[in-house]
Amino acid sequence: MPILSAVTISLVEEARGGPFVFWDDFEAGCRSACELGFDAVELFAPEPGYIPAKTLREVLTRYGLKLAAVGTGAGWLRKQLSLTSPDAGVRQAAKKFIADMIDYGGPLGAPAIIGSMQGRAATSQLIPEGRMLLGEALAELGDRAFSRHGIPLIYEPLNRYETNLCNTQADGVTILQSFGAPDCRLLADLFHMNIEETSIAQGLVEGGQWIGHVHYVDSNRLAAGMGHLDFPAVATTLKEIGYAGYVSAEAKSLPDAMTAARATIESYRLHFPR
Ligand SMILES: [Mn+2]
Repeated sequence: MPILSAVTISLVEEARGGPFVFWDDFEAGCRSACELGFDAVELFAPEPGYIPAKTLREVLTRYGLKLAAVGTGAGWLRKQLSLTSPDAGVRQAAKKFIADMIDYGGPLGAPAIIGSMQGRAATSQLIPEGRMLLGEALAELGDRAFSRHGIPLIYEPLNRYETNLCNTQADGVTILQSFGAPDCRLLADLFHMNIEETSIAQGLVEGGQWIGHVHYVDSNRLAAGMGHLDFPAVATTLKEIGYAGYVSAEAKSLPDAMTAARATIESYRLHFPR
């Protein structure tokens, strides 16, 4: 399977200004993605079922697109849910939100992504407990994704300003292995990796076979080619590790959505010719 292209669409008002290319209108985002030649879109929705699954399927079919993944960050942004909250009730509600999102994207072949829903430990003493809660939740939810839909759950290590639980691909592999989450895969987000990894290429090698999704974005959260990342090295390394998933534009909509999307697809075509 070749490495495929995807672009993000956000329907979450609370995420305004965040790193998503298209906004507010799923169909319009799909139309633009189709015009530019993307293979897929990645959906950031306020809640599971926000657009009925039947409608999602119809729009995707109309524009010849696949659904690359569904984000879960709205559970944090809109409801302050976290898998590692000290409050067991909040943790349970977070799991329910993610389980419903797994079942929303699952029939369309789109895995759910755990990013900000992992939360963060309030003090450094609480990091081991946070990692344990996170690892157990990933194992449970990954099992749901795989047993019900035959797809993985995608877990995203974030940079230090967003979580203190897991910041690198190697850390991510450790969590998935030590808590028994074989049905999870890692998300390699180039923006986070640029902050945390010794080198991005080294981080990709350390993630290796565990990497199941890539957020394809430049050093400054702008579209690929608008910052200072070494995309030839990224592309070469992804091919070397045998990566076979999406590179998905999780980039700011700057200077405007079409310019960001076009920069992404041009970078994709340059570095992943097929
Ligand atoms: Mn990301």
